[in-house]
Amino acid sequence: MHEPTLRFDWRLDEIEALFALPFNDLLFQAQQVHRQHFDANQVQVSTLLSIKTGACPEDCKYCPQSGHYATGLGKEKLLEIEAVVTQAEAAREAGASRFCMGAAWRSPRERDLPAVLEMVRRVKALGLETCMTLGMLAPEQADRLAEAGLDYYNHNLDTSPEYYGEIITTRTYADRLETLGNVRQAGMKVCSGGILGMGEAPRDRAALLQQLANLEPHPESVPINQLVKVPGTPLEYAEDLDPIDFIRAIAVARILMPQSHVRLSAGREEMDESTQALAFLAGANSIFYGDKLLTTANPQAQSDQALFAKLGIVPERREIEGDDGALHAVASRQPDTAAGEVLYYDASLA
Ligand code: SAM
Ligand code: DTB
Ligand code: SF4
Repeated sequence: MHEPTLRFDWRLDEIEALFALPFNDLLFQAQQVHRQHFDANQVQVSTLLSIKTGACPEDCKYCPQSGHYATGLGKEKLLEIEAVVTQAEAAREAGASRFCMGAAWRSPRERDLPAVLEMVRRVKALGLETCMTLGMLAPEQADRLAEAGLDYYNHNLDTSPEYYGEIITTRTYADRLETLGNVRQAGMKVCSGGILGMGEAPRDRAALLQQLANLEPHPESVPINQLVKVPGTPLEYAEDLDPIDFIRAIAVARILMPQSHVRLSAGREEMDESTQALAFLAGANSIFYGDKLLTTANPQAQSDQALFAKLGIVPERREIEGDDGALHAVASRQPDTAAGEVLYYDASLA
């Protein structure tokens, strides 16, 4: 099959037309696109750690960590570097290939950056891919994170430009796009997506995906979160999103951004196995693995292992440049293979 040309000029009506397809036709198209670019039975596995929890000055209505809402979360200090390394080792042992560190900041403070940069270096030295989400970044901060070896920076657009003001008032959509530009300019990979189920209209879901798909290049990683309704947040009583609408959004994201990893992110704890299986069929090929997201629950590792086994899914291998300059598949564990080749077989997930 010939390589389809990537597009960065999607119109809203085209995206809405994809959403309006009969469900089976949409999933068939998404699965076809998926198979042109990925092994359909491999899912990338990331683990999250909150390195600084609570008392965030921003007012994101979905977020348990905003200091504007009484959610029972206290203000914690930035974790010690050693504590982060210990957690990263545990994630690696459990089979994660990427370690994502999140902080409840509007943007990183100068005095916290040296510790954060050291976390990147130390986690990377474990052979894990590194990702951080620390809020808005100035160009110079992005450059320093990139120099320290940060592979991915996560910064979500969250929703459509039109609905955004209903959800966050303390920073703008343009601020978010600017940070994404700074991350890209610094040479890091971009992880950007959004949250569904915040009371947005179907049009907003299409418009969010339009914004993401018209970033050139596309974000390498696109997390699609289902709102986790946390008591005390203004969205505590948001209406449930129909699972079929959620799956449609995954499928459309897959079609619009064929080469990106689409992550079935927050909200899996509230999803049954069939919905998750449909998400993989629709082209999702990444998850957060481990029993906690940042502050809320994620499925237990054992139930994810069971789900993967049931579906015949294996954790995605990743490739890193070896000392010889060649790309090698790599594992988070099991290095007992022939030198220079390898490697990844993760007994805990396979
Ligand atoms: N403070 C940084 C920021 O906002 O960029 C980084 C941490 S923040 C918690 C990272 C992302 O988590 C948010 O952009 C949002 O998309 C997601 N998130 C937060 N609370 C959520 C919830 N209750 N349900 C689903 N996703 C959520
Ligand atoms: C993303 O899109 N989802 C993750 C990650 N990026 C940082 C965060 C989900 C947070 C869910 C609520 C919580 O656990 O606090
Ligand atoms: Fe703060 Fe990020 Fe939560 Fe918004 S999403 S309140 S910026 S931690």
